[in-house]
Amino acid sequence: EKINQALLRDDFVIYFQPIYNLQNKKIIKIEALLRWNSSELQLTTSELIAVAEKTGQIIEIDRWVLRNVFKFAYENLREIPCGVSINISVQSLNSGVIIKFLQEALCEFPINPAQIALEITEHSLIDNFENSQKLIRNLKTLGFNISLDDFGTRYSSLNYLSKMAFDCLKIDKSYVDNIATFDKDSLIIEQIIKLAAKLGIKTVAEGIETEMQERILQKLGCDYGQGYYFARPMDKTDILSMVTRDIEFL
Ligand code: G
Ligand code: MN
Repeated sequence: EKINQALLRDDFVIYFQPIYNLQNKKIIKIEALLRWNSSELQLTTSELIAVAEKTGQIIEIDRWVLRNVFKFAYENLREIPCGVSINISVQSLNSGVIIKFLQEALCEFPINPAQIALEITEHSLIDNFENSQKLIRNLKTLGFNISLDDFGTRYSSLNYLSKMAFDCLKIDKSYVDNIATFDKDSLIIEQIIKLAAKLGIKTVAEGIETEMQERILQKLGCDYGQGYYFARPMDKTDILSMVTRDIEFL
């Protein structure tokens, strides 16, 4: 666990995965995903995050990611119509430090906050509904976009959709996996997409792996899609050339 501290220097890398508009197949934003290159320990990123959540180091990791993503956006995306989404841990949200971290990052790298989407998982909102509601309102006031991540994995309370001002809802891969079987799950997704549209919330399908899934989701009216079918997470250089190439053909 001590090694985690040392990691904060250079063993972390941020990868980016593009999110596409399903209508015109253009990149609309990119999701920042943490990776780590350590030869000493064989841990996947999700294992590392699980450890860091227990030790509380996740908060420092969040701060590091925020700062670095803002830096990246400041240096590369200011003139480019492409958003960036960032995953925020439950701990940083509930402790309220997230506001401070965002202000710090924005101060150092002044970008348009509307270009940044903060991805918040549903279960991080459960513990303290009122606090979460207030926090989301504050984040919105600062100008950030808010996405509800992993929708459908645990509680899927539709209650949140009307009570909190989300801009975007990310439909979990577990639903997308089953969409081509036309079972009950696909009926549920269809209704969620329709409901979100009526509430003015954009939908993103996560983990699209086949053309079939992509076609069905597009037909159901899902706005955006992300997944290996389009592209895997990639490093800064690759994502930048991909995004700029996409923009040239607008
Ligand atoms: O919880 P969140 O939705 O932020 O997780 C994103 C994770 O899902 C990343 O680690 C990313 O690499 C992974 N991922 C993205 N697209 C796909 C996909 O099409 N298939 C699979 N198996 N994993 C994916
Ligand atoms: Mn996410």
